[in-house]
Amino acid sequence: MTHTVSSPWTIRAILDLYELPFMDLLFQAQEVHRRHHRPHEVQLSSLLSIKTGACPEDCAYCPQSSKYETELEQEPLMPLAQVLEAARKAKEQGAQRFCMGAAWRSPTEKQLDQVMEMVSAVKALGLETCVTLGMLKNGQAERLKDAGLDYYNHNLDTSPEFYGQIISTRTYQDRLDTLERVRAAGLNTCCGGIIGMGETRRERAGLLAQLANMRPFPESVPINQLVKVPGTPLGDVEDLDPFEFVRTIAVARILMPTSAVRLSAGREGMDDSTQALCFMAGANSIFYGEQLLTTANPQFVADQNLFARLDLQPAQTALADGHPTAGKTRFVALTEAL
Ligand code: SAM
Ligand code: DTB
Ligand code: SF4
Repeated sequence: MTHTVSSPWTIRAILDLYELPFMDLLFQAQEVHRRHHRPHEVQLSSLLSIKTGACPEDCAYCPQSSKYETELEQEPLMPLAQVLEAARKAKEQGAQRFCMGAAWRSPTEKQLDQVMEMVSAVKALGLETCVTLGMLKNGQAERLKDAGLDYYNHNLDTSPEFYGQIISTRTYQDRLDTLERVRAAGLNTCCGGIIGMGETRRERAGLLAQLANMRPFPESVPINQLVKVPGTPLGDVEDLDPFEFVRTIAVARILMPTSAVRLSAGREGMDDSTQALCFMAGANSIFYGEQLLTTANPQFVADQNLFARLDLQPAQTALADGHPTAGKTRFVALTEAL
């Protein structure tokens, strides 16, 4: 292993990890995981799309882009009361963080005012807050921080080399600039990407190198498996071997030992055993709730059962102000078949 703490990760060193025998890679990832995290705890984030569809960007994976014909129903910005109802339900079910996503290229100041109101109100329920609103201009991250925002999600999505085949309406550098603004405002960074878009293993390693070489690296790293939506350019891309996805989680865990690595989109199409391997490989966060932004996610009860069968429990977390989140919940299996 050529990597030291002070030197950046090279693509070659990352590929060396990917190329380890599967069991050795999982073992190493689990060892790193146990050194830095409670091994039976998983952080739970719920998602809500607060503004859906009609997005001017052309991200080839996304059902919300106005460039593609999908079956999606467009929705304007959701009223505050409806957002709070969803947040309360998520909290009741045991969610710890509430993430609100808007299909914007970047928010206007007026839109930001409305989102800030939502952030403050969700935070007041005792939930951690996260938003993903697209690119931010100077000063906007600070305003969100002042409203009580804990995390800003902005993904790099893929490697710089593959990026041009996926998005043409904004550059990789645009994304890095927004991430810089998020960091400078003192917000926690949530940044990851999508696996299974037809990229090569080298390109997967390229994404992980970008993430792992950030200083500091993101506190939260969502690894999404592409949800193939008919009508998008990636609607019928070839399936990825599930073990390659597990390897990606394991490598992310080794490269970013202290981050939360989130097993993100794609769980609805994943069997329980593959999810268990992802947890073994060091995933310690999920999207929890029956809907991602516009596509399906496992039912609450299905995840509660899975956790009980795997002896996993929601992470113990506390907000910065000491307000406890739902970490006390312990899920109990609803089946007798154990
Ligand atoms: N419009 C904002 C932006 O793109 O920055 C925020 C919302 S956008 C839907 C958030 C992220 O969702 C994208 O960066 C992408 O990583 C993920 N995503 C979108 N469609 C997806 C799909 N079909 N499968 C997996 N992940 C997807
Ligand atoms: C992230 O990395 N994945 C989430 C969240 N951040 C915003 C979004 C997944 C979207 C999957 C497709 C959909 O439901 O529209
Ligand atoms: Fe728009 Fe975000 Fe979808 Fe891209 S990923 S089309 S920016 S909603």
